[in-house]
Amino acid sequence: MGGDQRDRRSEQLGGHRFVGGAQFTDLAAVNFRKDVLEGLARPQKALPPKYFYDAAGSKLFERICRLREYYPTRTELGITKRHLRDLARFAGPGCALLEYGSGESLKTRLLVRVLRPSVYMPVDISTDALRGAVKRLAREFPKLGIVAITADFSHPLTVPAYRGDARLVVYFPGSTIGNLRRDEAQAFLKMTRGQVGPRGAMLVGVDLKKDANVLHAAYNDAKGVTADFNLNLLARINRELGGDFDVRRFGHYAFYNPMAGRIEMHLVAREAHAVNIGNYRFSFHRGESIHTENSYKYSVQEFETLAANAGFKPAKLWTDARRWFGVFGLLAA
Ligand code: AVI
Repeated sequence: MGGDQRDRRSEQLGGHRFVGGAQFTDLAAVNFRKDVLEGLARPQKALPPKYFYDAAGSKLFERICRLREYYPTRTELGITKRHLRDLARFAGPGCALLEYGSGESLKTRLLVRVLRPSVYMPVDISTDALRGAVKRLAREFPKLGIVAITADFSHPLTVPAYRGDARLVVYFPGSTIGNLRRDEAQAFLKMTRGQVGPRGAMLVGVDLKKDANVLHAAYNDAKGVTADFNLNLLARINRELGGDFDVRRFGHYAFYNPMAGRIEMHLVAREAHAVNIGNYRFSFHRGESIHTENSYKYSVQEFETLAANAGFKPAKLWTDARRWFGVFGLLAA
């Protein structure tokens, strides 16, 4: 593609489109472009993990959840099934349930079935993911009031006033909190505490610290699905921002960093080369990495301290026999 042609194409990509003399701006796409360009300009190149989940990435993530090595989904589901009545009792029947995540999971449907919330509010960055989840839930629970909210949960959210005086309970399963840095997780818990008010509560799924070899295997599966999930981020930049990443020139690299208590995922350049995104050019030397994800693992005490510092009382913990995963029940303190 010639330089000129590429420039015109990049005007249409990355969030701005000109149709019939008017400019159409898609803010989500604008933010994606901004975050990618900023992240790749840093000394340690980095891309935010929230951008893994386009249609292709969401499908790959569903496959990850079914992998033999990836224990968190299965373990959390087991805990939820075993303690369903107790979880529902903790949340309180008739509460307003706000879920961070699209709510497409089996766990959510099980909980909604037993809990019967007065209103269910799924929050997700992807309208498509929400649409799919809501369709399914509405079919299964025709009387359930559903208020779906497209939003990025890393920014403060004003909860719509649909809940009357029902107690607000925030449900945050899947250990997604582990993908936030500790200071971000702390801020997120504080924000949630503010949202739920003095009568509110939170149910949050957290992946716990364990043998590093178990963790290593979970993020380095034999079929290479996690590698494809990681590499899809580069393919997405090509598709949506007109990048020219040659995905074959990068390798998936994931390891447990015990000092930081987290899995780190990177994409490592196999050789020195340069990549163009619109008019921007990024050079890679051989072995240079793009840091794409952290997945923090907590001890029970570490997470309870984090919750307490955010103004929650850690009231309940449901876990599995191996204590690999925890569902924490937090009450407004
Ligand atoms: C969504 N999140 C909790 C997953 C995790 O385990 O951190 C994302 C993931 N990354 C690689 N495998 C799964």
